[in-house]
Amino acid sequence: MNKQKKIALINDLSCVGRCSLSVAMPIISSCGFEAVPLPTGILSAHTEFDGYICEDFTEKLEPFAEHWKNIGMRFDCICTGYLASLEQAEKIKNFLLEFKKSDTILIVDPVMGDNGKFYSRIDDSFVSEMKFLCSLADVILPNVTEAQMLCGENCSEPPYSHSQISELILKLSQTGAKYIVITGIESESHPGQIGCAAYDAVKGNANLFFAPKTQGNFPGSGDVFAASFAAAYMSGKSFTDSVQIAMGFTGESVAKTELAGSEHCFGLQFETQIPNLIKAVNTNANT
Ligand code: PXL
Repeated sequence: MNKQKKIALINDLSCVGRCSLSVAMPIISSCGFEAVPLPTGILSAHTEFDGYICEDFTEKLEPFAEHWKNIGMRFDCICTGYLASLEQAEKIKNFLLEFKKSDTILIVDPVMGDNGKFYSRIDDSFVSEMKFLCSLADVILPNVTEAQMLCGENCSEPPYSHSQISELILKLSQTGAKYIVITGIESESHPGQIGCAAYDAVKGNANLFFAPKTQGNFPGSGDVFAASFAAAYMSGKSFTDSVQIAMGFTGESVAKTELAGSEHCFGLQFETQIPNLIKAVNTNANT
């Protein structure tokens, strides 16, 4: 009998706006894993809504971890996302020292910004902390803005050339992460499309995947991508297959959101696409 895998989700709970834990928990759970949230903060809505309220959980991270240690929690996978304060990085390092065993997969989404700008509450001082978390990770999933921030580059406007993307991957591979995915790439070579670059530093393989782009910004799409990637990868899919499954699921969720005419700030309408994700992570075809 296979024991159910436990996945720790270190991220914020934005009550309105479908991002972070609000998307990671249902996606991870519905794919058959036990989702264990460690909230970095609880917000009335994500930070792109004016007037949001944030209850910062910095002081709760260590007591929660201590309790989990006392009750013998172990994790097959740890996913990190948005930090509500700079001080949380140090506490997460200690959490990883305790809970990242030799067979625990660490997936780091270095959530800092998008479209060339930092998110609210995040600034330059987070970059070196995120870089450190990336150096411990098996998989990192920055968007283009975050990749440029991690590489110490000025954020530039799309479209990006092949050599710009290759250079980012090369620099990111120096963080020490085994697998790198840069999401949200608009490339000169694929007008009207959006995609990601997937680099396997173990094999030295890089792949670019593209799909038609729906116009506009979709907050929370990076979180849907990260959670569906984690679900696929922890289901035993290869790195490359997991990237393609996450792209498919995120793309379908964007299309559904657009079709429904929902306001983008409320996040992706991913819920009705979950049966497709469950099917994709459970099919046997593997490349
Ligand atoms: O989706 C990224 C994200 C996560 N968490 C919070 C955010 C955002 C983006 O705005 O505000 C709180």
